[in-house]
Amino acid sequence: MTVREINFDGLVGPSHNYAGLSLGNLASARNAGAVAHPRAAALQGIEKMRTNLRMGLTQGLFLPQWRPDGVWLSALGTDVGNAEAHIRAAAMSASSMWAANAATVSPAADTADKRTHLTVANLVTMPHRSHEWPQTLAQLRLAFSDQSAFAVHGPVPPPFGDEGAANHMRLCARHDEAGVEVFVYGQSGGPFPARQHVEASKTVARLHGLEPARTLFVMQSEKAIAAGAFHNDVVAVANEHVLFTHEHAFAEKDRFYAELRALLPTVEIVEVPASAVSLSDAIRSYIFNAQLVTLPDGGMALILPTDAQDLPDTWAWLEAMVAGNGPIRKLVPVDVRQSMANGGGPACLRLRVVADPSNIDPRFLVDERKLDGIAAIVEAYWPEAIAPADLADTRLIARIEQSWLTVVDHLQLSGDLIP
Ligand code: SUG
Repeated sequence: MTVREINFDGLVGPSHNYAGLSLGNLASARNAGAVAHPRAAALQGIEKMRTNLRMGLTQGLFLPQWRPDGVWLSALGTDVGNAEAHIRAAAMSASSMWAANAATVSPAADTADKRTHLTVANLVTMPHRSHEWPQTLAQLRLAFSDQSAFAVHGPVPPPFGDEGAANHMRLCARHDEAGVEVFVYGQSGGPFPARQHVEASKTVARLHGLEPARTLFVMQSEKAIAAGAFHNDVVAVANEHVLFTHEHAFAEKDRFYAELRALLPTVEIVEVPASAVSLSDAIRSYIFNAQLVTLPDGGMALILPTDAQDLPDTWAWLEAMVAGNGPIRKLVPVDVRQSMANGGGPACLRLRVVADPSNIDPRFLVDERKLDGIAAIVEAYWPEAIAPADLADTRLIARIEQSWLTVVDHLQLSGDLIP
């Protein structure tokens, strides 16, 4: 096997719901209180993974987390029956599905010890996400247990907020060659919190042993955060030598572009002007929250949400772009509307790891057959619908727990993951 990019998608958990927990994430606020459909959500995610496999890409999977998170509730001196509604909702959240926030990954080609380094994200800014990291870390330590190939780090200490790969881009000539790692952080965004702190980004870069001369720290524009770009991956995405970005993603874009061009002269920056797609349409359509991938035959494809087709002008701009002579040759729309309604597009749902698949625990890699088995469990166990008011229902909680146990057992991970 050879080193390649592997996308690990978070399987949407059986407790998926719309509790409106994420300040600054406009979709989460807009859909607060709506009825969610966990079964449909998980099946949409599985279909996205199948789309990737059919394009010849290598696909991995992270499991949902045990919910309600009794360990967290008990540390707060309560339990699911007695917790206040917002604490209960936080303990029940399926937000670990957004695997781009699981960790930051630096491939072996960039690191001092030539191992692939992963730092689990602490996600301290949002209460419902702040308790994800222990179970995420447990999965990372299993999937990447080969210490000759991987180093898995614990979370950056609070109060420095770290949201993982959603604020990290890597540009390189080819995935297996040394790259330029770009850490994007926020300072303020009007009424909304900046979720990635520069102190956390610098810590991750040091822990990963990155070469300082090939590591950039770039500030998000305040405008972008205020418009709803709670993570950089809502307004920019990179793959190999291509950066696809909105004009207003970064605070000092000219300086950033110049530094990038100096470090990687072959870089191609595809900038979408605000005159063609406003920041607000970029955030509604999530065209940047796309998986920009190199296909086995060499061209690049943009796997983006079908929601982008709802904005005719934006979609027309994209079609014109791929018809032109640029590096992005193909648009692949995928239906992830259940996740989108909580502000999670195709790119949020996956963590990219550049590595040799033969060094990874095979229980975390999938093919179509394995996905058939998982889809059958989702069909049989995942709740069909959840309204936020249902979260206290003991029968629903029992069903969520049973769903989780069944899929974990099916993937032969019960011995390792059951708390
Ligand atoms: O952290 N939504 C997630 C969406 C994460 C998207 N990830 C990336 N951009 N990479 C968040 O804001 C909503 C949960 C709720 O409201 O129930 C939520 O957590």
